[in-house]
Amino acid sequence: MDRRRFLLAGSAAASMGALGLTRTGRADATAAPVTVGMRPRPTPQQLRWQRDELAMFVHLTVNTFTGKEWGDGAESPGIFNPRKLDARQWARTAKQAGFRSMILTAKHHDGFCLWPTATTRHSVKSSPWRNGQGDVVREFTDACRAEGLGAGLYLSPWDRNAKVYGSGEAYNDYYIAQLTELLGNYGKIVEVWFDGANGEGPNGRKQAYDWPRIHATVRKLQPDAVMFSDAGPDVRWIGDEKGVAGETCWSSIAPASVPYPGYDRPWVGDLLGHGDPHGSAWRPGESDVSIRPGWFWHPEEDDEVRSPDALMELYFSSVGRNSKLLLNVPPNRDGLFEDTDIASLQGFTAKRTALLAANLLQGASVHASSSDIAHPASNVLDANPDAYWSAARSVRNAWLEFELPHEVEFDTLELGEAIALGQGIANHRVETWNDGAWQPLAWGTTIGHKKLTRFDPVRTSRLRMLLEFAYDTPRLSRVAVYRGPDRRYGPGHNEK
Ligand code: FUL
Repeated sequence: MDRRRFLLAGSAAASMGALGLTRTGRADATAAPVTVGMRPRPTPQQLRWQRDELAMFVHLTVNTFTGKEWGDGAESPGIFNPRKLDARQWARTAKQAGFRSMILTAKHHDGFCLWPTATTRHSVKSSPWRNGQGDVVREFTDACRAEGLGAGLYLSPWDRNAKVYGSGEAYNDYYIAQLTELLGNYGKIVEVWFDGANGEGPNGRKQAYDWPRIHATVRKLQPDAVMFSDAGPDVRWIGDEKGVAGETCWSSIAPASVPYPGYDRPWVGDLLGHGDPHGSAWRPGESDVSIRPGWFWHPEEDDEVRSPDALMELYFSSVGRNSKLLLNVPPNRDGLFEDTDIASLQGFTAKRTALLAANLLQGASVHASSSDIAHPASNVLDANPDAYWSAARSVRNAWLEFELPHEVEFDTLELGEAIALGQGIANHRVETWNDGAWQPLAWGTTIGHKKLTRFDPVRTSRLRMLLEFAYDTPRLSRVAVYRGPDRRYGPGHNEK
């Protein structure tokens, strides 16, 4: 369900983007560095972000109590009372399910602040929860740290409560003051989430956000945090809210193609889903989706929680396509995750870990068309993502062959590119040796951090992979095959 709206229309915005300028006309000096003459590579922060693979979104605000998805800003803080709120329960659930970070909606579009901000009375301070003494952001960040998870925050730019919204600089000052509280008072924050949804303020006025100032504030206060929006600068929206990345998915993109957050155009979803092999910015895609139909908890959706099989599907269509899965699990009116949601997450984790438990290629001898002496082909069987095989420099196609002492049966293939050095492989083909000839098994395009492909079970002792075209020297950090304990989680679609 994509509820994003148009903020700016017309050619003025488009030409500003083409010039690399933002809406305020200032160049954004804080965007991730663009490398000239070299293919883009991730920063250490972007690499860490992607290797985490799974993050959990937590949507909580007055909507949890009104049943709405978008509050209008007129809600009384008096309705906010998640009496049994236990952020440790959220963090424990996430940790046990293999998630590495969580992102909380510190303020959604309704403008209600989950922390006792000095910027407005429209916050937990005016609510009956913990007698107005509570701070959800504090409990959330403490809980993340106690469980060893990264803490991230969502601060909606669109604010339907703030009187100054739509006024230009006054709202920018208000927003920066909120950001400064959140990024200055709660320890290390790993991700800051800028939602693209935008609407008019009082009197139909729209807000011109000062993105350069917003980005600079994040860089100054949390230099290690990544910033999300449809326009990055560090990680990009995948273009839908279904958890589905493009089957072809590049982590690079041309920055001018989505010049500012909220740049909603009919073609943008596709562009964000696929990325661009010629793009100059490394800006990998994040797939945000909810475990329930809505982002907030609604009692009538208790029996519409995604099943473990459905969550496996999401894993394949996001993490398995070089994206990161940001799965939303909304607390109920008590401030707790529901048992149904927890059970689904546990089932998902059991299925995922059972499937990926053993690489059946372990023990194979590996041969390559060419290798860099420091990066031998056997490195692809090593689970360490920093150990990789590299073809000889300057080649743009290559093959790898695996020979096992015995036959194995498998139905899932995992590939990983050595993305610390960028992403370059544009297509790959996999074949097995059966009945005295090489038989086609799977064909695909990009690989990136992780590419998962499913097919009907196949038995063989020899497998080869043809990397038919790459924009850079082909480098792989991982090749694995698995046999799923059951096939119930997927349609078993074949990408041949
Ligand atoms: C959207 C918002 O409008 C939804 O309410 C939700 O927060 C989702 C993650 O982003 O743009």
